[in-house]
Amino acid sequence: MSLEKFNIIESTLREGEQFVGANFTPEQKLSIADALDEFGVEYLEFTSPLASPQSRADCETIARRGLKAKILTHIRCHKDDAKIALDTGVGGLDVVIGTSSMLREFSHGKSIDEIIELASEVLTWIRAQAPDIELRFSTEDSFRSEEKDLMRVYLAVDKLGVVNRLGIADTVGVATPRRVYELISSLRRLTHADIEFHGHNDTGCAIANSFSALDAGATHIDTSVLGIGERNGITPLGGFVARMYAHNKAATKKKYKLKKLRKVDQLVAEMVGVAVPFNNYITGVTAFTHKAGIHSKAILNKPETYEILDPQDFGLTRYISIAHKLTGWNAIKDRAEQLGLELSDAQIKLVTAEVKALADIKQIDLEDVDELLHRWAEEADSELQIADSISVIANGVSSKEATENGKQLVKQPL
Ligand code: HCA
Ligand code: CU
Repeated sequence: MSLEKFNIIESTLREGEQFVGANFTPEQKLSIADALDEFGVEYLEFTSPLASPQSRADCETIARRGLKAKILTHIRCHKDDAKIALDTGVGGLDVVIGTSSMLREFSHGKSIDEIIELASEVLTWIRAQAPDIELRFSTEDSFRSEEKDLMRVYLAVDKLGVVNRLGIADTVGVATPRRVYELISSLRRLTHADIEFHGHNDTGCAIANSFSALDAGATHIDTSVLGIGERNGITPLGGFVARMYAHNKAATKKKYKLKKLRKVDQLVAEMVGVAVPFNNYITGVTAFTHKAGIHSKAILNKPETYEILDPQDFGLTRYISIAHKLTGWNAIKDRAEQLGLELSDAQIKLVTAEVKALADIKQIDLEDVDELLHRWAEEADSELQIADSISVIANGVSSKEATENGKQLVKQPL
């Protein structure tokens, strides 16, 4: 159910600001917010107005911008923080407090009973001030908290009837999909409010954990562009969208403007001074690159054979790499057609053999392949060329290399 109907809480402008390379100016925040709003995320989470005077001004500006996405800000479980946050005019407050024994001992020093008392007081007060605001209560480091402590806190808060959402946070990236499923299923059974999941990616489970959270009944998932956040960050927007697209392509295409993703990833990468990783979900340079001859042949016949994501849906194109020893003649033939060259299948197979022989002895690129194809196409006397090439391949050396070595093994001009 939640897998078909979920919300993205985009936290590039809160969790993402905690990334070491991020130091967004007010203008940069607006362009990120606009790009994400265009993409279609349902919520934008902003850094607490308590963080700095400019952070407070940024909350006020964005609250007045009239975006489709609902604007949230993230605060500690304090009445003073809540008052300032409400004054900024945002549409919702994300309230958080640590419940793990480590955070209780080394951070705020409160017992579970004290946490319940404080949360009840602060949340009830916020609701009384702002009956229409969207209110979320979350526990930090939920997965290293005692489950009985956690459930006591959530049950008490849910019973107040003042929050829209309960949040579960995998603050240190320790959770696995099964653990997430179990914890969120229990919460789903015991409470009534919506459920949000916030997952860090220290051990590479953030996307899978988010999917599992939805599967278990969560309704809201926190993301950031490229996953930026504390340490190595949280669930990346693009990766999460790729996962949801693979689950339900039509619904995901309808919900978000997928063609805007590339711009969003590039915009944020540039602002925080990193490159989009080569293997990034959807927008990495190799995300739609095919190499092995067997793959290339099938891809050319029917892309779905080796692609779960259709690059066109994201405004991108696939690329078939052909200049290497794993190449196949179908891919070389496709390249010849792209170049408008007329070669028979037999000739293409010989070109392919020559490409492989050449790649065995040196690093080659597309220009080398194109040169070979052009040379073959230009040859009027194809019989002579076939015979010569067979002798070249038998010698394990390409005609080009042979000439470079001064050994005149072939008669054709290069
Ligand atoms: C942090 C806090 C947080 C909060 C998540 C939430 C986390 O460590 O900076 O509000 O649900 O990861 O616990 O980002
Ligand atoms: Cu976090």
